[in-house]
Amino acid sequence: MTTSKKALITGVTGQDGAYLSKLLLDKGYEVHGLLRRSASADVVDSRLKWIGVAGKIVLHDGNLTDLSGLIRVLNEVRPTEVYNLAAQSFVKSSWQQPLLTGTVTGLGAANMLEAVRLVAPEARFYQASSSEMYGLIQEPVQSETTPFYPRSPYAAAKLYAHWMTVNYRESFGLHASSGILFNHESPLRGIEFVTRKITDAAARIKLGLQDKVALGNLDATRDWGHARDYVKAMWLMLQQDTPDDYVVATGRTVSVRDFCRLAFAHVGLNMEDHVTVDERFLRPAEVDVLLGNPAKAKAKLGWMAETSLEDLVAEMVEADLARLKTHEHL
Ligand code: NDP
Ligand code: GDR
Repeated sequence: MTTSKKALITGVTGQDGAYLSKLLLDKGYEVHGLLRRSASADVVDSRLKWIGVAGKIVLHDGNLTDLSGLIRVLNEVRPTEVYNLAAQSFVKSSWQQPLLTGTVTGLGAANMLEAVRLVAPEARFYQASSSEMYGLIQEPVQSETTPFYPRSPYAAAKLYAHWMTVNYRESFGLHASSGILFNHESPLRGIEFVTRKITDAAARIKLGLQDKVALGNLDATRDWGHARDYVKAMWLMLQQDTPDDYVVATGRTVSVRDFCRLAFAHVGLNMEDHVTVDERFLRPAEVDVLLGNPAKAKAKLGWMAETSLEDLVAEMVEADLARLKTHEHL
């Protein structure tokens, strides 16, 4: 792989940013990341340390809401590829902070597209679109042609960002691709998301640190894959001659309840003894079922999910057990 490849990742401190940094470094890329200022820097780059890329990537101060800063960073880096992963990504919070979510997740992507158009129009651009855009589903299995029906301020913001990506491709000829990624998880998943909340709780209960965990809607089903597999699809999209949009999914959907069963069974426990339901974790509008058809990604990118749900759950629970035993928190 050529070393002239230079990537800029927004959202580099997030789950996907960490896995993508690792993938690109392994491929010989020079990797740059956009870092928003925080008062607690040690917490901010804990994922990068965990995955072994801290100190190997170049971090640049910036915020997706600040176009002038994005222009400055693009001028400094002159990337060949831009991965726009930054977002207010927690769906539940998007009802509490709808305008912030619109500003960061929606307009932030437009800022990034505009900065690329002005400074580095030859760079290839990836937008982190989401299966949440399908929302109230119109077809039982969702593909690139399924109509969208966003059900949260987050999903509405992502839909705006998605169409802006398509628009900049069609209007200005940018090599801009959008990955419609279904849920993907890992030991680096934020603790507020349901999978990690469950695996962390199963580990804590196993170690006698707590006895119960309260969840919301146990009947929602999701098409869950591993983040390590999904960042490969992002990269593959930018290696194509022609930019396009792709669904990235496993093709299997499982309920929150069954995810719990798997996680608790991994540590020899019954979820029925430990899981309670608390209305506080329900949402004003729910996305009941998501199930993606990754046929296009398979045919055109040669991409397929490699990790089974059972292996994903086991890896997450084991990582949480290990962290709790060493008092390491993430
Ligand atoms: P995370 O929530 O783990 O990471 C979000 C990243 O965005 C963090 O690095 C965060 O920085 C950064 N960020 C937030 N606000 C700003 C801002 N104003 N300026 C600059 N950076 C900001 O998300 P994931 O890694 O899970 O997801 C990556 C992207 O993919 C997101 O856009 C998400 O919406 C989307 N997506 C995710 C899916 C999934 O299942 N994981 C599925 C489909 C789409 P900080 O560390 O400072 O908070
Ligand atoms: P999601 O992920 O909204 O699909 O968005 P999340 O893990 O938050 O919810 C998945 C489903 O689980 C149900 N649920 C709970 N969710 C949370 N967080 N906490 C609970 O206690 C709980 N109990 C039940 C939810 O109602 C929901 O149905 C993720 C994010 O990564 C987005 O950024 C991304 O775009 C989509 O996946 C695809």
